[in-house]
Amino acid sequence: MTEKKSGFISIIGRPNVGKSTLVNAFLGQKIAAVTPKAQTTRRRQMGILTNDEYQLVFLDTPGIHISHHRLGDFLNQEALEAMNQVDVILWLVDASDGPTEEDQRIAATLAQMKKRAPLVLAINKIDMLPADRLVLKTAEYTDMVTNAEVYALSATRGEGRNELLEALVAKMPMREPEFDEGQITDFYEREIAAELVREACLIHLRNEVPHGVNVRIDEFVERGDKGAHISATVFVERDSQKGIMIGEGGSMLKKIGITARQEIESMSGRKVFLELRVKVEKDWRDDDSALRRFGYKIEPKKKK
Ligand SMILES: Nc1nc2c(ncn2[C@@H]2O[C@H](COP(=O)(O)OP(=O)(O)OP(=O)(O)O)[C@@H](O)[C@H]2O)c(=O)[nH]1
Ligand SMILES: [Mg+2]
Repeated sequence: MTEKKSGFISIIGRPNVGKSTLVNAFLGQKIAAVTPKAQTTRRRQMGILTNDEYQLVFLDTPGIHISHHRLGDFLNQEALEAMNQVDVILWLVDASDGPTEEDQRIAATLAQMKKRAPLVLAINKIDMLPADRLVLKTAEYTDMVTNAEVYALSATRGEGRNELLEALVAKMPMREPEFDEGQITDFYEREIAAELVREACLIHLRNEVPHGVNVRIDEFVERGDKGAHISATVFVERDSQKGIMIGEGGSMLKKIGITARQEIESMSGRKVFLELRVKVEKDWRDDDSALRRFGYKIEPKKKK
C-alpha cells in the first residue's frame, strides 16, 4: 500500500460527553452504542476512516470515572491504556456541564504522563448553550491543559466537526495505512449486535438495572433471504432485576427486543430475527472470574 497520512487517535473523556457519537459521526455510520446514560461504552473499539489522502483510526474508549465496581476499574483501565502508542490524544469534554471532578482527574493524568502524544482538547455539545456561556466554558476547560490545541464542535449537529477532522489529519505522519480500505472497525458484527442489545436495555430500563446488564450472543447464523438469526442471553445481577427485565407478561423484554432488532437491521442492512433470554449472574460486576468469563480482561486488584 502507498503511504498516506495515517495514524491512531485515542478519544478519551468522562462518560456521556459524546465520544461514541463522534466516532459514529466521523464514520457516517453506527458502529458504537450511544445513549444518554453514563458508561455506555465498555470496551475499546476502533473506528477506521479511510480515503485517498488519509487513514484515521479512532479508538473509542469507556468514559473515565470514579469507579464503584471492578467493572468500573476495567473501564478506566481500558481508557487509560488507549492513550499509549497513539499519534494524538483527543480529550472530549462537554460544554453543557462541568468541569467536574472527573475532568480534574483526567487533566491530572494527562499532566503526569511522561511520554505523551500531542493533545487536542475538543469541546463538544456547543449546540446546547448560548455563545456567551460557551466562551466562559471554553476558558474553564482550556485552563486545565497546557500545550493543547482547542476546538469546539457539535458531534450531533455537525458544527466544527470538519475543522476538527482536518486538524487531526494534519497531525498524522505519512506512513503505510494499517488497515484495508473496506474495514471500518475491529469489532465483528456479532459484537456490535451485542452492544446494540445492551444499548436498548440502557434506553428502556431505569436506575441501576441496565448498568448491571451484560449481553452474550449465543448464536448468529445467516438464513439467506430470511436474514440473520440471532439469539442472545441478557445477564442481570439479581433475581429482582430479572423480573424488571422481563416485565409484565414479557412486555419489557419485548420492547427491548424490538428496539435492538431495528438497530441491528439498520446497522447490518438486512432482516434480523432476534431472540432474547434472561439469566442471573449474581453481582458479576464485582466478580473477577465472571468478568473474565464475559471477556473483560481485568487486571489483578491493586493493593491499597
Ligand atoms: N446536544 C448534543 N448532544 C450530544 C452531542 N454529542 C453527543 N450527544 C449526546 O450525548 C449522549 C452521550 O453520548 P455518547 O456518545 O454515548 O457518549 P460517550 O462519551 O460515548 O459516553 P460513554 O460511552 O458512557 O463514555 C447521547 O445522548 C448523545 O446523543 C452534541 O454535540 N450535542
Ligand atoms: Mg461511548
